[in-house]
Amino acid sequence: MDEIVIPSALIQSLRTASRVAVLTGAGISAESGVPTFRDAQSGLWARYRPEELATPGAFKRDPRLVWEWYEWRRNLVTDAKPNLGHRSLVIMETQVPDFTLITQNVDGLHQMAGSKNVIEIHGNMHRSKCSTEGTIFDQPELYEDKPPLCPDCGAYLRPDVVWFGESLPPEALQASWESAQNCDLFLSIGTSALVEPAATLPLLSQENGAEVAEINIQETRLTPHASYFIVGSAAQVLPELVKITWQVDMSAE
Ligand code: BV8
Repeated sequence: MDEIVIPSALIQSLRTASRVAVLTGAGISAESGVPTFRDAQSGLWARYRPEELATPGAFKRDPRLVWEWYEWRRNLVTDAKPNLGHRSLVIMETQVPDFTLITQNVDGLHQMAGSKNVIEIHGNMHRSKCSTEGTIFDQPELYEDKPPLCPDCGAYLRPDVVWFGESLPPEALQASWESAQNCDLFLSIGTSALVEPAATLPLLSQENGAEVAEINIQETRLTPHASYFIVGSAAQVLPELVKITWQVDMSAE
């Protein structure tokens, strides 16, 4: 494992911060075996790019194909466990007076790890909703049709996620903006910082005087703007950050 280098100034900022906002992307779930959006898709899905499938047009054209893609992705997560990266953020939440975790991920692994204050700005693929009325249904597996039909109106059910070209849930977006605008420190973890409006959140926090620390295995579009850039995987860097800042040893957790 390469030596993880964490600047002492970042440790000091994290130790003294009253308000910390964190934005996570697919990279934090990579070490739980959940492929990222940038990873090439495998098997039947190898011929599709996620951006082609995660759209209202794709669902309108071929609802069964899109529904089965999400079934495949849900099955990938069924066997996945939160990793040390997810679990380090649970500890961080207990140490920081005002902690907000904003996630772009729809896999539910942060909640499974025990994080409490989670804003799912792109929804959650384990929830389904009526494509016409928006009614939420929590047990999609109860329905054998692909896609299942809404028990109330008969329209197709769809995953309760935000597709490209769709607006984010207003309350989630508002809460994300508020935590970005009021934090002392913003951590961007495991995201390519390409998808808007999530990618703007760290820049918004900087406009209000926050420091931005990025944790990623490679540079991103955010890196040149970040106050700190730590190269490494979330499951390696975050436990190290927690150990140095609060002397919590994740291997004992
Ligand atoms: C909207 C849910 C208003 C579905 C997702 C302004 C400018 C430019 C474009 C736009 C803009 N405004 C709107 C757009 C269009 C679009 C957009 O941003 N397009 C991009 C591609 C340019 N945005 C939208 O459509 C949004 N809607 O703005 O509403 C509106 C309304 C009507 C008309 C127009 C606008 C909606 C966006 C939400 C889309 N839904 N997910 C699903 O999951 O199926 S986005 C989806 O892709 C994910 O949720 C995630 O957000 C994104 C992928 O990003 P990442 O999470 O970063 O994952 P990625 O694979 O890219 O990167 C992984 C990173 O991890 C890499 O950097 C890698 O190096 C790193 N990594 C890997 N392993 C590790 C690691 N890091 C640490 N440790 C490791 N082990």
